[in-house]
Amino acid sequence: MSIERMHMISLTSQFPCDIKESIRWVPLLSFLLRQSSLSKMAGKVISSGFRYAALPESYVRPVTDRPNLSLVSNCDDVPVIDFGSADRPLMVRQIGDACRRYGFFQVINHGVPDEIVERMQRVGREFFELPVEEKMKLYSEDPTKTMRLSTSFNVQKEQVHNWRDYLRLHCYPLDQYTPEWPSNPSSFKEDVANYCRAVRDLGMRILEGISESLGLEKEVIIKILGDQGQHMAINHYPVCPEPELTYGLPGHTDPNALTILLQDTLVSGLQVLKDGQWLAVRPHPNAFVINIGDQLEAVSNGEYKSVWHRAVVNSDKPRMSIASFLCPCNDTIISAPQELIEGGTKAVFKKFTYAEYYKKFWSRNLDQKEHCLEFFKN
Ligand SMILES: O=C(O)CCC(=O)C(=O)O
Repeated sequence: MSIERMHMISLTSQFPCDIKESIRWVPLLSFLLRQSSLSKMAGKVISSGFRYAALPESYVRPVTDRPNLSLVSNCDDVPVIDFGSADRPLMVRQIGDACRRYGFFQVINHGVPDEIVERMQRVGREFFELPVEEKMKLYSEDPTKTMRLSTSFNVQKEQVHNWRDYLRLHCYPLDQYTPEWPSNPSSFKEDVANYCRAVRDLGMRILEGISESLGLEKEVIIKILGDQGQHMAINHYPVCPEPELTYGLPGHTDPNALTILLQDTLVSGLQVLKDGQWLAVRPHPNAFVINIGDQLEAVSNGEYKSVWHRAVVNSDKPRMSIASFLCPCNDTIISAPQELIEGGTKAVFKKFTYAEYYKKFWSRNLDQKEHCLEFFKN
């Protein structure tokens, strides 16, 4: 047999085996490719485990727009309202006072079991401790996605970034959204779903109290807001090398109706604007911070203010906060009830749908100084 023919035979007999071999490598190669692209993307988030020695340029705020941390005072008299109180008229008065004077308050004895809160905090921390490649599987910069890990606020629009990563989830109806939630950590879906149910129930009780505090029947506001959606942001603020140059989140108001914020009890960072002065809200143990959002300002005919607040970062410890947002149904017409615009009182805002408002809100940067509600004034 000629050498050439021998060679041919050996090639053809090897050929099927090479294909089989290559096929065996395909999953591994695509896994490696995916890992390498996830690793490249990992630089997009700041919870990658990398310890920054200096603040990257894209996070540095202009001198005129920095947190001026030395000028911030502690707010020691944040209203703390006992939701377990048997004296409902007193509680309702306290809610009204807090909403008028501050636009936010804290609730204790709120009925959300400690165990549910602790599990929520634990699983939130465990999520952000996952390897960055694992987290990046959920990364998106598209604000219309109903579940995503993202960073800063609206990376595609903003000029300066914020020192925050966040996992954003839609949470109501739970059956619709839990299937798309992370399954790592393994208890994530269960722990977060239990928390969402308990927090929604608290939110509804608070909305009843707010309705009564405006002199309305307790179900009026809930009826106006329709079948409310519920979203959650698990905010993670890693240790920041130069906290005085940037924000975790710059001053903003919330576009939704009511926000129920679970603060890190050990690390503070939330600040609210009162009478032109930024005040640091020291975390109160076992309390939720409640913010009036833009929709409640509109429904109250401007009587209650949607509070400007921001999150600052620090160079010692990472911080986590968990914000639950109750949002009117998309096609709900937002307007103050007739009872609040009687007797010569004018409607402060035009009627609008929540979908219109939300679209406007996301078309802007978070740190624009003009309140988004200004666009909807009469
Ligand atoms: O982290 C905080 O304390 C504030 C969070 C916040 O304002 C938000 O998620 O909208």
